[in-house]
Amino acid sequence: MPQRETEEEAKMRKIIADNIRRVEEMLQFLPLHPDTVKDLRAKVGLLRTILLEQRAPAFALVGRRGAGKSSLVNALFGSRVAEVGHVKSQTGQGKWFDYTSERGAMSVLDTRGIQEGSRPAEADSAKDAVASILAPLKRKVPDVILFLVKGTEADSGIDADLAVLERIYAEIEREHRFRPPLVAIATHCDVLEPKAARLHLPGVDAPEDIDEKLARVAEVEHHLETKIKERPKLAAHLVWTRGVSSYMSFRDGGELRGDERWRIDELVGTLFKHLPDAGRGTFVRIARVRGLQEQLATDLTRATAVICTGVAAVPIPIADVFPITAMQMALVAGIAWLSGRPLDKKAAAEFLGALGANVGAAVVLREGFRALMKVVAPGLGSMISGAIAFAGTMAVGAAARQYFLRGGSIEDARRAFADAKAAAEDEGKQQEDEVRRGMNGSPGARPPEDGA
Ligand SMILES: Nc1nc2c(ncn2[C@@H]2O[C@H](COP(=O)(O)OP(=O)(O)OP(=O)(O)O)[C@@H](O)[C@H]2O)c(=O)[nH]1
Ligand SMILES: [Mg+2]
Repeated sequence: MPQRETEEEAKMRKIIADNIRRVEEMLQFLPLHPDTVKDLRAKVGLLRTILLEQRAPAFALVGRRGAGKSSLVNALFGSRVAEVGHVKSQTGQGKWFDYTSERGAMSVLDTRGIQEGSRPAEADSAKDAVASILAPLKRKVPDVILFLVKGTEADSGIDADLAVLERIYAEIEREHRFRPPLVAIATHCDVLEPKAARLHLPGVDAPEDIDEKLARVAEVEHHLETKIKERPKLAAHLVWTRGVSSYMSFRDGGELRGDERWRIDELVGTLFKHLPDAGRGTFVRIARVRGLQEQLATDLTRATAVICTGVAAVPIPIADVFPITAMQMALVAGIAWLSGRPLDKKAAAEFLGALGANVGAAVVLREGFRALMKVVAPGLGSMISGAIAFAGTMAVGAAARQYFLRGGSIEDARRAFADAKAAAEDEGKQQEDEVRRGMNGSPGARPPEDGA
């Protein structure tokens, strides 16, 4: 974790870690088909990676001086975290920076301009710009490489830039045996002709002006892509070529004065797609793109629901209740975290309590398994069916998304809970049947249904 963690967060993290371990232990003993166990393990792995192995996503930004590398970092955060140079070459020797906001950190290799017009404002001891880019790449490998050119200068001198990019790829390959995906970006598209047509304000300026501008953007993109594709060593890794605008204007105190970003959401979607799971949670918190938060929250919900179905299938009565409740709690905490809140067990417990969804959640965390058993499982007949565990977990996830991601009220969350539960019932039965079919020689009868 790049950020300092509060005591609360550390506690919640430990609870999640303990429960994931508990579930993993249970998986060993489940009389399930190996394929089913494998699938459950993969889902547990997803939870572990996103909730516990969070790390700062790492991007290398490569581009000529003034291409807009630092501005792009700010555009991704939506606030001023990197110094932008308006006159002189601003970023000195290439090094990894952890740009940080309260939502998380991003590791960025903001390389100094490839072809310098003047000495950078920061001191640089490296012999040339390329050397200063290569040195920090030895220490750390980027998840994605972003190659930036000014849309207004895309046809001047780009070959020299691409030659440098090839060297960078060769170096990473040699050091790390990895070739990161390449995202090519034409910046400054807002100032292409007709200058006055504003791409970031759809439907405001004359459509024919906007069309003319978009045609120029497309031309620039085509040129950039063609140039990259001429180099097989780069072409193989190119995943996206687009024109964007990163332009934001800040007052001296950092307050946002103007926001003319265009297509940054699309860029964020592409970066998300090419990040490993461990960097994804932090990235969606930083970039705050609702669609991606929803996507990740939905993945987590489904993974948790399938795990809970498997746990409910354990033929030992009542062994399931604690992990199911705790897994649902972890899910709520995880979704709240994706929304930008700290990991907080109290908030998650209170949410579940307010939802009325889960009698035992708060008790479990306060007093543990035994106390819960008195509340939810006074007898042995309380084993939760897989179908109920599945639908209940899907419902908890839907409610948490409604409340934490979409800013709905508790009432809205309750409604989302009820709707999702009804919608997931049939699928829950299928999921349970699948798990049961996977059980070797254990009775196929479903245990009595109980509230999940
Ligand atoms: N209009 C417009 N201006 C931009 C855009 N991106 C960056 N700029 C401006 O271009 C200038 C240079 O931007 P920087 O982000 O400092 O460029 P850089 O690549 O980090 O430059 P060095 O650190 O010197 O290599 C600044 O004045 C930015 O405000 C964009 O998409 N549109
Ligand atoms: Mg810079």
